[in-house]
Amino acid sequence: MGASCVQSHDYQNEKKGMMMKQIMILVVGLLLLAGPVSAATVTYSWEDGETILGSYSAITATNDTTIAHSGNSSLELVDGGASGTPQAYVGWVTGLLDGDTVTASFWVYDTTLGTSPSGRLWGHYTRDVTDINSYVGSPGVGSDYSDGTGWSYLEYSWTFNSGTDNNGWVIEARTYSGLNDTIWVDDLTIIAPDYATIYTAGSTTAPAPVPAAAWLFGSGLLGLLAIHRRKA
Ligand SMILES: [Ca+2]
Ligand SMILES: [Ca+2]
Repeated sequence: MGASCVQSHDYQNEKKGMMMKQIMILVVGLLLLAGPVSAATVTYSWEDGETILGSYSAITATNDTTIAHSGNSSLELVDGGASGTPQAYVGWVTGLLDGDTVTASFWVYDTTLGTSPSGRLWGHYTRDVTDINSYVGSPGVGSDYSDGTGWSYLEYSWTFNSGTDNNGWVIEARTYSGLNDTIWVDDLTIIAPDYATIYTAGSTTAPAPVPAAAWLFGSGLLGLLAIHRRKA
């Protein structure tokens, strides 16, 4: 440092201190912006003619235009009468972290008070993020049966547990419980953290880019701070 600098040393230090404080406030602000989990909501109502992402056991899925909760179309599911619980994969969420909440809901058309036929909202884990059929277990919890009064609303929230090999969450529409038992499903809603990827038959959401950009910006500022410190 030259002699001319020494004269204004206190002033420069004060200036540097102020700048550092401002940068720190910016960095902390950006990290807070990136930190909290904000949710993404996806809705799907089968208006595009699509059906399901996959299925288990004997079940037939058709895009139907005779009964609809909204618009002109719904998903018709017919039980094939096989053992096991026939189920249609209506949603899939990947990119989840331990403790994340996934909430799903849909409407089911069912006019029998008994369980046959009835619909139910359920779910299970997948191992492979590129294969919806890579079943790896289920916590065994979901909604009640549809109540048999026509259209009824089913909703359930699950907490994601990565376990040993859980990398995705499938949302199931289940049919109960005999050959040709038929239900209709419409107006699916899936809520998950916005960094997750949400699939329905008609669409795929990309994870929200905002938090990632904020992290990059934050780390860039931290880099600037480091250079500033080295210079000081
Ligand atoms: Ca519809
Ligand atoms: Ca019923």
